[in-house]
Amino acid sequence: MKCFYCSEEAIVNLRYTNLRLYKKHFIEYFENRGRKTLERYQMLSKNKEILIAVSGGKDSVALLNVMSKLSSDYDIYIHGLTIDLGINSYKSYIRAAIENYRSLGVDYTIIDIKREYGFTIDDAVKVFKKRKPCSTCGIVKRYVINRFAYEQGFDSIATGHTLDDITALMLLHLLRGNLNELKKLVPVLESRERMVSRIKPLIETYENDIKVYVDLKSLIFDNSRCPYYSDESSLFYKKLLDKVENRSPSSKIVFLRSILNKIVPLIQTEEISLKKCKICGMPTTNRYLFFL
Ligand code: Q46
Repeated sequence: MKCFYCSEEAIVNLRYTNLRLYKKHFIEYFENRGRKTLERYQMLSKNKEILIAVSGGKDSVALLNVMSKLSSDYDIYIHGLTIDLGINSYKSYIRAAIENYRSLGVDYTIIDIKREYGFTIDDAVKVFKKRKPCSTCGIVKRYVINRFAYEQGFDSIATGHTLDDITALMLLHLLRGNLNELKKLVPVLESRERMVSRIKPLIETYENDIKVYVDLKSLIFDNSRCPYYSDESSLFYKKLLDKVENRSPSSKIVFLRSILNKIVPLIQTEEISLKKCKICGMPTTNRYLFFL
């Protein structure tokens, strides 16, 4: 099995695009896919200072590496943000993030929520027992990232959502008729009020390709599991779509683009109204941002 571009043996067979590639050409292809996604969805048209949310896992580490590679080509400034969530026995992701920032020479900030906000996720989970820990944690992370980006004047926040993440969520929300949630799965969420724009540069990138990329580049990432992790329902849909993809390669891309091009425009008419949190003034759909 020869590489499509050279005479070396291919190390991957990308069935969705019918390409067999040698190591060097796969890395180029992977980074180029990020570039094409930025261009296809015009992610950089208004965004020159980008905050990259880095959890230290493989997806965000791959995102950081791709964005770092592209930052000089597009003349953008990137800055990493990692949150110390204060989860006991779960800290290694912070070290992994810092190692990547340092090796790439990317500026970064670590926000310790205990120091900044006076509580940890461990504390919050005990108080809000009826909520799933990940739901509480998700609200905290979105708040902290948005607030930092807003106060520091970043144009947008880049997250490491992959094709597999987004298509699984699309299927879930489609089946449940959650149209407001479906609308949020677009590649670029424009900024409004105090909500900073969000971009998803890996929205057309397969998780399997990310695994190969981080492996070939010997990137350091955190593989440990948060003690609160529980299989989300989206995981079921991910596995379901894996089967579809296996049987019919490129189905995930086709599904993503069908939803974005044909369904989202039909439901895009109504804006979700945002209010100001009565305590902190940041945007929320409720009266208070946290937990109510
Ligand atoms: S850190 Fe937070 Fe994750 Fe732990 S509590 Fe859930 S969301 S699993 S990526």
